[in-house]
Amino acid sequence: YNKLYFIVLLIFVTGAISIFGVSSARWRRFPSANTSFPQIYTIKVLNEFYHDPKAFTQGLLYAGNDRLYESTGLYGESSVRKVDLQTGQVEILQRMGSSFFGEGLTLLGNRLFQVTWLTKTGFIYDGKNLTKIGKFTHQMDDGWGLATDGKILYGSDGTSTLYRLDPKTFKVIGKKIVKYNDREVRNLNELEFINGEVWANVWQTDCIARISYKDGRVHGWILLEKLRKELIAAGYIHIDVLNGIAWDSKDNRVFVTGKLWPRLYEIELLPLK
Ligand code: DDQ
Ligand code: CA
Repeated sequence: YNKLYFIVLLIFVTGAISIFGVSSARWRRFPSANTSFPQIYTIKVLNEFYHDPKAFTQGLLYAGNDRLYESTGLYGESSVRKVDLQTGQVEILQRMGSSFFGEGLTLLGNRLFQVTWLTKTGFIYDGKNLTKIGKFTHQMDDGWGLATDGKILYGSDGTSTLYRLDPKTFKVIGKKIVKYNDREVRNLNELEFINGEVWANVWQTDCIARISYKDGRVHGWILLEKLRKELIAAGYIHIDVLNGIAWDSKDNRVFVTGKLWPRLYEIELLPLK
């Protein structure tokens, strides 16, 4: 009988261990083949450049030839500008007056498209001299970020929705709810289209989301808190949030800055594993 008891006990104990093992694995959400976890990246700063500390950056893009285009906000301070990357000096400044608050900016063909905060009004500028050549109305809830894949516009409005817009009619031709592991990611702000992905600043965070438009999923997070923290430690205590992503597709360079930041950075991503 002792032998039989021992075998029954052994079966019971191994069964309990395996049941507990499976359920605890589920409970802790251990990675499994059908769960995709986003890649997390920290950054390395490759180059630092001067950035106008009065520029409340709301839109940023690379124009080629070491030049950036930038849209700035705040009433009375809003502008569109062409900036020399190496010196940070503003080469062309187009002021917007005090009734509009500049937001997202993108270049399609040789025209710049810009949206504005709390109005559905957008403006079109000549990319050469920044003269205003048009005006449009869009159908997003608000105007926050703009980007382009070279064919159509991508827009954000501070919600979790990423829009595709027709650059001729400004009608919404598609939209996706952006999600990270099935949770909506709200406050999508400044945008950049990079190698088929949409990169987005998430307002009031030090993070950039790498979004795949086809399913709206965030498949990567870039953590940049050290940039803002180092500026504050260096005495720049009045800076606002990280905002502004620009992409040099020719030389594969990524630039980031923030609202009222005295620096603009060229960064490299370091995958955390
Ligand atoms: N947005 O960038 C999140 C779209 C808008 C930011 C608006 C910040 C308002 C600041 C107002 C300061 C007034 C002195
Ligand atoms: Ca951008």
